[in-house]
Parts: sequence; C-alpha cells; structure tokens
Amino acid sequence: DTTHEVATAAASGASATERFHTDKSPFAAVRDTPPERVDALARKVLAAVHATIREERVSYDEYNALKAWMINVGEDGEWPLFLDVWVEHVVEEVNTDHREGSKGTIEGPYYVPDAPERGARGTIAMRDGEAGTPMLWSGQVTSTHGSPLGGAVVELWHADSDGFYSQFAPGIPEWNLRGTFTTDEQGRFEITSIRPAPYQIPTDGSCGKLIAAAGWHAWRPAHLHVKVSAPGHELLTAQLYFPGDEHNDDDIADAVKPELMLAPVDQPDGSITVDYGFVLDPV
Ligand code: MBD
Ligand code: FE
Repeated sequence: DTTHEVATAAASGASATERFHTDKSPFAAVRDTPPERVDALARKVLAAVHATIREERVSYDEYNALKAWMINVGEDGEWPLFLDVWVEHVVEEVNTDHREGSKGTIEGPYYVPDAPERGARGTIAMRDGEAGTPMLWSGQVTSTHGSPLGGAVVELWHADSDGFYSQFAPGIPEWNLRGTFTTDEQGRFEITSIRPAPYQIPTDGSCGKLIAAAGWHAWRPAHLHVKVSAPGHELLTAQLYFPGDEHNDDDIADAVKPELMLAPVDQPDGSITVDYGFVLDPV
C-alpha cells in the first residue's frame, strides 16, 4: 500500500510542527509567562535532569547520544509528537482535575480547527468506499446542571482504517475523517463515520528510535478524538476507545481512562452503533 511507504516520520512530523506554528497562542504564552515562573520551572526541570545524571552516573557517550537525539527530533519535526505522547497526559491531568462533568484526555498532535460543518446529523467527510467498519454514533451534550446544550459544537477527527490522519500522512484528501457537528435543540447529534484502526508512532523517526532503543512498543489503541464546546462552558478535549483493543492497557501515550470506553453494538449489516454523550462544566 503506497500510503504506508510515503507516510514517513519526517513528513508527518514536519506537518505537525507547521500546524503548531499556525497557532499563535503558544507564542503569546512564551512572551507572557512571568520571569519568576520561568525561573521556577526551568530550575526544577534542570534539577531533575541533574539528579538523574548523578544517580545514574551518565557517561559522555550517553550525554552525546542524548544531544544527537534531541537535534534529530527537531530535524524530524517530532517535538509535537514527543511532547504529546510522553508529557501531555500529566498536563491534562492537573488542568482538569477540578471538573465534575465528562472526563477528557490529551489532544495529541493531529487536531486541525475548522473542519467541514455537518449539522446535528451527518456523515463525516470520507472517500468513496472508505475502508473500515461503518459506525453510527449518537449522543447528547448536557451541562452539569442537567440542561441539554443545543448549539454545542462537537469536533471529531480520527485515523482511517490504516491508522493514518489526513493532513499529516500524505495522499489522503484534506478533510478526510474530520468534521464539525452542531447539536440540535435537545443537545443531540448523530455522526456517521468508520471505525478507526490503532495508531503506530512512525518507526523511522526520532520517537521511533527512542522506542526501539528502549525496547518499548509504538502503539496507541484505536481512538476517536473530540473537542466539545458550548458558550459558558469549559472546552472538553477527549478521546474515545473501543473495548478489547490490545493496547487499551498499555497505550504509549497513557491517555486511556475507563470513562472513555465506548460500548459498540454490532448491527446485522456489519456496522456498529455507539451511544456516547458529554457533560460540560460551566465556566
Ligand atoms: C496520535 O494519534 C495521538 O492521538 C497521540 C496522542 C499521539 C500520537 C498520535
Ligand atoms: Fe490520535
């Protein structure tokens, strides 16, 4: 399959880095973080590195291997991938632990805003004869108060049945398997898509080299990504998973939570239906 051959780490890494550059808010954060905070955080991170070097008596060969590897991560454009796989889950944890509504999880490197609008009921953008098990997903968005949230926005993006994301792996139509849905007056939505495949971190890039060198595996379980928003409520970023996936218990990105497990129902025509809704916390 030619898509497999051309989905190199450098290509998807460069796309993820470029995508991050088009979002200006991180650069405002760089400018606006007060010096006291930068001082405190930089000191703590460096102290943790120094402690590791002392405890492990790190050699010059190991120090130079780290230097070479970090240079490579930049050249591959894999900093977004590295950070979202091995760091973001803890950032998500500390920033959402006050919530009473639905659990969320990490965003990952492959979100793109402004995907095609499909209303409250519709089929996500996909190719003619898109491979994979058809999936009909119904749900409702409510507030922790209990009231349905009409006009809430559900943005969905996910990999195809080969595990590739449009706009990051080449050879896939721009908005494939990306869509924006807006709930009806009852807060309800109904989305037709396909069941995604598990995702493997590119093996030919720097993150793949780290995984191989450490003897880890490179897999995330199959997942649907969503962002759910409504006026006056906190933005919910989540992922939904399928029971029985062999990597639900050892996700390389540590982003699976029991609350995020779907309960798909097999239909006689070979498709699946899932029912999953969201409860948003008022701001
Ligand atoms: C993904 O598809 C993903 O969701 C995360 C978090 C990291 C890498 C690839
Ligand atoms: Fe993903």
